[in-house]
Amino acid sequence: AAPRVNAPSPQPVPAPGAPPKKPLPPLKKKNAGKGAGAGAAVADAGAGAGPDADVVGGVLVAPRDGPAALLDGPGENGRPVVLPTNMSTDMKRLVDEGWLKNAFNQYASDLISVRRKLPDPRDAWCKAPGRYLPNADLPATSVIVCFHNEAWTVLLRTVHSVLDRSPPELLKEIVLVDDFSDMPHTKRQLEDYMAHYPKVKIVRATKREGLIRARLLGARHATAPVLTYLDSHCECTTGWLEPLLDRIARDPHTVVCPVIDVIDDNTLEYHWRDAGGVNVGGFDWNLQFNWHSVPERERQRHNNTAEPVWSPTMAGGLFSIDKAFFERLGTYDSGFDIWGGENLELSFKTWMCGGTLEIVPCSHVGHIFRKRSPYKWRSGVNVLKRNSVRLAQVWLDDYAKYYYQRVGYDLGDYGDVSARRELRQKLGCKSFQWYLDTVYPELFIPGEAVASGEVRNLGYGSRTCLDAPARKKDLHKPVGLFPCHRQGGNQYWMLSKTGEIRRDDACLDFSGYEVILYPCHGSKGNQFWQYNPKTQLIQHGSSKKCLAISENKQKLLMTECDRRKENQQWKFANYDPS
Ligand code: UD2
Ligand code: MN
Repeated sequence: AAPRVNAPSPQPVPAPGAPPKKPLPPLKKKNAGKGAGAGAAVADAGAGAGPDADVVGGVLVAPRDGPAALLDGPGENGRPVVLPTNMSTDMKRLVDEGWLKNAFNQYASDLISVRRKLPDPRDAWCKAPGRYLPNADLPATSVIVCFHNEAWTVLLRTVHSVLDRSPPELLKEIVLVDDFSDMPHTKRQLEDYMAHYPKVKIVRATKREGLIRARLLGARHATAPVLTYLDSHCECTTGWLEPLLDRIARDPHTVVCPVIDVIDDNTLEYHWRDAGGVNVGGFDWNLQFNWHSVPERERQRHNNTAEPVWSPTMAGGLFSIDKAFFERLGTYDSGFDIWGGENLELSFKTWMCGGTLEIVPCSHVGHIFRKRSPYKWRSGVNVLKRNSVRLAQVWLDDYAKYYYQRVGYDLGDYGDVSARRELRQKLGCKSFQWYLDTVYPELFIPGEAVASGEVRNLGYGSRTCLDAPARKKDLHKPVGLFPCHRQGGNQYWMLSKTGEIRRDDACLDFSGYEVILYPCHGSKGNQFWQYNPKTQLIQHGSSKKCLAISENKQKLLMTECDRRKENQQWKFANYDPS
């Protein structure tokens, strides 16, 4: 499965009650209730509804904002929709189907107006008079939304949020690119619906292109000077567009991203972060995108947290770019298939070829972050790896090797990249070294490590390696063992000069119980390991114990150091302390 660009999601508020038979029509106004409920609109026929709750057309509304909010339907103002726990089997089947097809709660979405209101998440700084160039001086944009089998109400909500919250003079058109969907609603139904909205153009791919070529197809139909890309499960908030276009008007080499707020995949609640909580994009040597807080050196460039911040990379789905600049950069590598890597390609070349990449805290767009990919990928090819190898081949110079180590140097067939290399040559772009030094100095470079690769134990046949996934969600779990496979991946570790055993931002950490992965903190302590290449012991700094494996080769142990014991001896790949 694909790694996802995830953001933390909150806990849903459970509510009791019996379910309605089918998705309900939009609500009519109704007063009642004392309000101050669970902060959720609850689909419920009333059973179990307490005195604080209000049942409207079979739907129970329990808003947190008091009686005034009862004038609105489920999910209004970005509130969560919580389905009852004791659903009928019919309803449960519909809910499950929705999850299966979309990897989010489509049933909940279907209860919410496709034109629901959202809170205004902007900082006061953003609303100061004269903050942006007047609309007359801003370029218009084409908003391009690519989709493959998107849920109907989610797709419509994306489109309506753009139509409703963009100044008409700045929105030239919305280009909906259907990447060969086969859901019934993506056919005539979509055409008929959009016939009422003359700004919406529908473009259909004649075969499955993947999101990268679908975006290129959209660009060919766009007529405005600025392109704005959005995923097909987004909601734009008030004033989202002007701050983006303002940056491009001032300098067309600026590529801009809104703050991506989280629309909960289960309740569709809209969560926004204030300007102080804005993150910037980075990546790791697996060429995975990740989020970081704004680094200190960047904070110091600003007087206010709502000012646009430089970001080493973008998440990929939501951004605006001057069309001519995009074309000059050679748009995307059209050899990229389905999903992944294009965000780093565009990020690297924006910086390396004369542009800047910013996150604009005054612009907020929500996105449904999913935990898995709901649609079909290609069979028989590792699409993401192929895209990443193309990316590394063209843009990473000598640093490509750090990615190759991670995939065990097995590059597979990645096609022809000569045209992309020529493009880089022709544009006279800077080196990746320059990019790392100037734009992303925080990134840990494996070359600065004392050792990198597998960490092999010499006990019980010398076939056991340290093994653990190190994604965010795997942190705090014990580090495991597995037969050595020499393919990098979960067995790729680095020993840093400062005595960390790490992969990306995850460090081996021992606080007296089990050896776990923990975010690297850089202050030694429980993350300090001393490797002695002579004895081959790995001794833990604060506990003075040594890392060992159990006789069944299943478990890591921390024991009294004994250099005679093979199960305490380890071999680091590529050990070079110089
Ligand atoms: C993130 C980006 C996404 C893209 C991806 C890396 C955000 C919020 N999202 O993944 O835009 O950059 O990383 O490639 O930054 N789609 C197609 N055809 C396909 C597959 C997908 O049109 O074959 C559409 C899909 O319907 C959606 C968009 O492309 O609108 C992005 O796909 P996703 O939502 O599955 O990707 P996401 O958000 O996990
Ligand atoms: Mn998405």
